[in-house]
Amino acid sequence: MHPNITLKTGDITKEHVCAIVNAANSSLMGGGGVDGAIHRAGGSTILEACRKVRAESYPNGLPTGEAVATTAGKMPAKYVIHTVGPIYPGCGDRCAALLASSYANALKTAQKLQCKDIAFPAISTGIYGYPKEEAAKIAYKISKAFLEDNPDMKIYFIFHKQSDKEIFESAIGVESN
Ligand code: AR6
Repeated sequence: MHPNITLKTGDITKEHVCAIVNAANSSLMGGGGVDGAIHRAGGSTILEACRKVRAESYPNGLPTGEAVATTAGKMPAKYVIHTVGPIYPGCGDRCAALLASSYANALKTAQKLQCKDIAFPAISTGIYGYPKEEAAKIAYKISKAFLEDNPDMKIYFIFHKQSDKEIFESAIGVESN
C-alpha cells in the first residue's frame, strides 16, 4: 500500500479532512447512497451551492467524469467535491476511462483548493453498479499516479461496509487486517 493512502471503514460525512468526495449524479440535486448522506449531514447550504453551480457553469448538468467543489456545510470537512461516476454497464467501452476521470478530476480539484487531504467513497460501486474489484484497481492506480506529482497529499478511501474494504484490498493485492 502506498504510504499516503489509507483505507478505513465508516461514514465519510464524519471525516475531518479538507475535502470529501461525493458520488453524485449529473443533476447535483442530491439522491440516495453517499450523496443522500452528504446532503443530510451537511445541510441545505450544499444544495444551494449546487444550484448555483448548475445555474452558472453547468446548466445541462455536470458531465460524467467531471468534478466541482462546494462548501461542506455543517460537516467537519471544508469542501465537498462532487463528481459523477459512470453508470455500469451503459458506459460501455468508456467505463474505465470515465471512472478514472472522476478520481483524477476530484484530486485535481482538491489540489486547486490547496487541500492536503481528501476522502473518497467507492464511486459508482453502489447504485451505479460498477464492479467493485475493477473500480478499486482504477481508484488505486489514479491515486498512486497523482501522488507521484503531489507527494504531500493524503488520500483516504472510506468504505461503508467492511466487506467492500476487503474487496478493495484484495483487488490491489493487500492482505486484510
Ligand atoms: N460513507 C461512505 N460510503 C458510503 C456512505 C457513507 N455515508 N453511504 C454509502 N456509501 P452510491 P454510486 C457507499 O450508491 O454508485 C446516488 O443516488 C456505498 O456503500 O452512493 O456512484 C447519486 O445521487 C457504496 O460503496 O454511489 C447517484 O444518482 C459507495 O458509497 C447515484 O447514487 C457508492 O455508492 C450514484 O451511484
